[in-house]
Order: sequence, then structure tokens, then C-alpha cells
Amino acid sequence: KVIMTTRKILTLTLVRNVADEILLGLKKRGFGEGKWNGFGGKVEPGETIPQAAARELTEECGLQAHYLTKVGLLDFEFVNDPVILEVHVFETRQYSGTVIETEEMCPKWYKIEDIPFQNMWLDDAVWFPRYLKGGPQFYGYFLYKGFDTILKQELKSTDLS
Ligand code: 6OG
Repeated sequence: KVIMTTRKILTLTLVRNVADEILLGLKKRGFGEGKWNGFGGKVEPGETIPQAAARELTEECGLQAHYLTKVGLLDFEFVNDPVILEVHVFETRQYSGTVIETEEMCPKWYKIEDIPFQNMWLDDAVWFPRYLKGGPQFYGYFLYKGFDTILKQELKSTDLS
């Protein structure tokens, strides 16, 4: 049996402030509703991936990123779903603007030790510690069955160049 898969390219941006806190948003609607996450969404035609990351950040929390660093790449598969989500993870520490609540997200700064993993995607508990440690870029693969079970996972260092 031949199974065709398609990739959906998404961004996910983590904002760090000078106090080393991280900005997360509580997703108010759509995919991942009710979960805390970084900011991001689908890359649109004619747009580069970093452009999409910057646009989504502004749309979802009001901030303008002046500098985005690629920190990781995550692939998500769901059992019985041919769509693979390819999520490009960025960090910004240089940004301007005022954090605002939007239709999509309710943003809040978190101290590193208070990150609400219980109310986030399960994969976050796996790759966030690696991200927070700094160091090399990471690649993660997660096979979900539904939204609450991870059947397979992989996390390794990589060079996204
Ligand atoms: P919209 O569909 O709202 O973008 N995203 C995930 N993030 C984590 N941490 N884990 C997952 O596990 C995710 N699946 C998707 C990518 C969805 C946003 O949610 C992220 C986008 O930033 C399955 O446009």
C-alpha cells in the first residue's frame, strides 16, 4: 500500500527577555487550543520561513523581531494522518513593541522554572530542556496517536546551517 505524505511548513518562535524569561501564549482557538506555546503558524506562498516567523510573531503577540535565530526543527506525524508538520523553531532576544493579547493568543512571561509543561504539547517537555540549555541546534521527531500520546520520539543535535 502506497501512502503519500505531504509536509506542512510551520514556524514557532520563542521570545526571551533580558530577565531570561520566556514569552508563551495560551492558544485561544484552532489547533492546540487551550495549550501554552510559542508563537507561529503556516508559511504562506511567496514568503521565506524567517519572514513567516516574524509575521506570525507580530500577528499573535504584537512584537517585532529584529533578529531571529534558528534553534531547531521538529517533525510531527499523527497516526492515520498523511500530513507531516515541519515546524521551524526560532528564538528572538532582540525585539521591540508591546506585548498584546490577540484573537489567537493570550501572552504571558514565564520564568524558566515555571514553564507550564502540564498545559503544553507533550513534546515540549522533551525538547524545551534542550533548547533552554542552549548549545547546538536540535532536530526532533514525534509520532502522535491523537493529541495526548506519543508513540515514537527522537531528539538529536543537528546543524540547520
Ligand atoms: P496554526 O495552525 O495555529 O499554527 N505546533 C506545535 N507546537 C508544539 N510544541 N508541538 C506540536 O505538537 C505542535 N504542532 C503544531 C506550530 C500551529 C502552531 O502550533 C505549532 C505553530 O506555531 C504536535 O497556524
